[in-house]
Amino acid sequence: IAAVAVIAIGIFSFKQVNEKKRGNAARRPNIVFIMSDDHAYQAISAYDTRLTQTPNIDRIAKEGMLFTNACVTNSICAPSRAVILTGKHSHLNGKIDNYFPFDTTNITFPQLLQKSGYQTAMFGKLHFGNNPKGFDEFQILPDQGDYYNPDIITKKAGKKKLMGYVTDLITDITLNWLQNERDPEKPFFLAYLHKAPHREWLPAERHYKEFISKKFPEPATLFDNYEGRGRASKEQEMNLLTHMNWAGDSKIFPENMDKLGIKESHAYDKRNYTYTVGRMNPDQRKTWDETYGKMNEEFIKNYPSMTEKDKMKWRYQRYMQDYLGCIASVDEGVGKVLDFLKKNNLDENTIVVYTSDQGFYLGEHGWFDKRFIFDESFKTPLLVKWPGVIKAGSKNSQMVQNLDFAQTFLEAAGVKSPSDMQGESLIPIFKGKGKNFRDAAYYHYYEYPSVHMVKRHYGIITEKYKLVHFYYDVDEWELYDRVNDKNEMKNVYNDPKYASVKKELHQKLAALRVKYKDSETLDKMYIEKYKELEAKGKI
Ligand code: SGN
Ligand code: CA
Repeated sequence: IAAVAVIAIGIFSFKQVNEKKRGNAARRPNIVFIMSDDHAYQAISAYDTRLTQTPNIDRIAKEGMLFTNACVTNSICAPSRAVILTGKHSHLNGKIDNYFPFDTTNITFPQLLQKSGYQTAMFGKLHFGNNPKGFDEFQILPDQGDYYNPDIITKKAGKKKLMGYVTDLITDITLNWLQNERDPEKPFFLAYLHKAPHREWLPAERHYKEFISKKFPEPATLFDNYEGRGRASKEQEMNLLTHMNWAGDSKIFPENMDKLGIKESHAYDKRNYTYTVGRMNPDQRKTWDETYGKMNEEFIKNYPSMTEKDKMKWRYQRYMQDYLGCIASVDEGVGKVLDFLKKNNLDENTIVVYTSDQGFYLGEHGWFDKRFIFDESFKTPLLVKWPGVIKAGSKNSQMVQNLDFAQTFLEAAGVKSPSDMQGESLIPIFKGKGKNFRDAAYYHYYEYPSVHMVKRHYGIITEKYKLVHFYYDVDEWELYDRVNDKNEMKNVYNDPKYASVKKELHQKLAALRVKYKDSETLDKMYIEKYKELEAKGKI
């Protein structure tokens, strides 16, 4: 009898421990991390209603918090993703630009979540050139990925070709995992990562048909002439008129370019380039050719009488039609995922984040692309909901960074962060208690000389000012007054009125470089390493 009793107690307490574990697991929040590629906050209606409507993305802010000063540490794709996953600045995680390989000996937060009992999955664009670690399941696009009929690398079955439109496909894969592969016993971390709205901006059929006839308001700085600013702003190659491709970007058919005598070095076969319309099947291509064919006809009629100014205006409209058309599918996909969570009673205990790998220029300063420390690419959208923790409809203006995600998610999951992570948990902010958050952000961009020719630079950003050092083939400092010059058109570095501000910021920047363990020695080392890659033909 005694033996039976002992066994019974044993079973009872074993069961209790197990239930307790499960109880804890059930209480730990799920995390749905949604990130798009190059999604400007100007193109999310929760931030700005002038360009487009994104009702589904906006739901996250309505039910949670809108961050109005979220920013990145290095405004470019793969480096931003590396900062997010490691919680370390680029100079420490080693992924300084799109060329350097991601060092997989870095510890990433999904690895730690997985170890602590989370089920982890990643779907969409990663852009590391190697597979993600710490994921029970992944399906990722190779490199940049294609808009139409893309290849996908799966954890289980290697590479395969999918048929359809990339944003819809990534959404379907994500919903399928939530529905059929999720382990209901475990909390989960899900990374749902869109390729859209990355260049060359190919919308889904339903959206290009809708957006091709729309007109959009121009930004105030579309015709910026960079007066008073340094060589970096003047020598970039991000201008809508002079650096966009007529064929690939604006979708002028090569035969029409010939007719009009439009020449450009690298655009001709762009229309059939792997990640443009060259991947479409005949049906997809037929509707595309018909819709864009009409636009081409109009263009042929108007082009001979267009001034340079007209051409700039035209290119801006063309750019916005396709860029915002891409975002329409992203918004629909986000809506489907949010609906799934709600329908399946998963929304109460789930943190949902919407962000981008960085901001993007939508014609401001005459530009497209990103890279610069200036606001449109330094800032990034961030909307977070977490029922019961974040008050619905709240707004926060602190300078939170993509550097902070790792520690935030680890804290939410009750996992201790490694001491060498460099961000701050956002949980106090979520709870409305983050008053004394970071007062200055550090930024460092490296990818030069390269596409778009944005010079290497680092800087400090405070609520009121921005001090920047451009280096490598220049040695120039710029200072901006963020309060009185919101569009960052006036470099006041040599204005005597700012002498004391300048001095203080120089000191603060030097202190930040020490705090984050960045240095001139590292700057030089990365230049040497870059040259080695260049010599090997890898750049
Ligand atoms: C491609 C694009 C660039 C873009 C980089 C990096 N040109 O080279 O415009 O800046 O990718 O983008 S394209 O004509 O080939 O599309 S990132 O998002 O991966 O950093
Ligand atoms: Ca990007």
